[in-house]
Amino acid sequence: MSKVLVIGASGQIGTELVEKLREFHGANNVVAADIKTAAYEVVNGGPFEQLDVLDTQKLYSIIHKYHIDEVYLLAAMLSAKSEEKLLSAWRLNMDGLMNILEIARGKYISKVFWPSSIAVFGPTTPKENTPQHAVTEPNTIYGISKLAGERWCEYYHQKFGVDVRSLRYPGLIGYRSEPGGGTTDYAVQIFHDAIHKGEFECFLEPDTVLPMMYMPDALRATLDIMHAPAEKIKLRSSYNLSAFSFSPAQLAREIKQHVPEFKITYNPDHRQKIAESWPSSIDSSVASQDWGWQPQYDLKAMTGDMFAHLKVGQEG
Ligand code: AKB
Repeated sequence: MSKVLVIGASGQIGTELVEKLREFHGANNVVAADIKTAAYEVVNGGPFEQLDVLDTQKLYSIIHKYHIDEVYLLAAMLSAKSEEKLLSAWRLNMDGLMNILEIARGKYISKVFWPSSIAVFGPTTPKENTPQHAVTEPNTIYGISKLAGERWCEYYHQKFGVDVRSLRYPGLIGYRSEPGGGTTDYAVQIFHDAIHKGEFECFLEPDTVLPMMYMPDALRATLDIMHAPAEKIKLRSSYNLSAFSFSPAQLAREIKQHVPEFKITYNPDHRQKIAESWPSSIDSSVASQDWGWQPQYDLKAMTGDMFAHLKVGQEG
């Protein structure tokens, strides 16, 4: 059984991925790590280490201590926050990846998962059904770091045979933990505000359509690509991944089905420009062909499931 290290285990994806990986590999075979503490289940459901991914020595010592062979590197600064902290974003997003790729090149670990994003695309990319191979001229520092990361991943695979696998996540929506510092974050916060306040002020304009995905689909995609036979992973940069797209106004209409008195107002800020630079829908047919990607949730199913879980949480 593989020994796995998840770096960034307290984040939006990490919190849920650790649990899924522990079900699959066994609790003691999945080490959760983060610079800060994580959810109770993550810290207490198996080994947990405090780790800054830029601390190379500690990284090596954890990999050695637990005989790690697979790393999921989720620690990153997202799009909106990266625009405020250019150099720290670049350092975390790039040096963190380079540390892991170097460890894999040295054969201390055998497999790496690293998330890319729809942010690799920019204003010159075709907006609708953006193909796998499209113009990538991002104008955010987050997008630039993800694009550079994709090139490094492919380079390390081609030159050194590193088994690195990656997905270009769209905006992710889940009920277990909140994202931080992203442009698609509104699509999570809106649910919490709908339940607790009956209203939400959106930082994007009503008709800004972005590609989105419900967390169970994102987790399944991550495990599927990591568990697929190596010969099926033909792209070692990163795969387009998609489920559905919506605008704040469309999401608000769907939320009203569950909270009829719900009100949304709009007060667009600097994140509007970031959102406008991204595609509104993504073609993930290459992922479907290569390793069988198929989403299960659409907007309606996702909204229903979010409310089912958040309302139970509120009662409990
Ligand atoms: C963000 O909004 O920054 C992220 C992303 C699309 O990668 N959710």
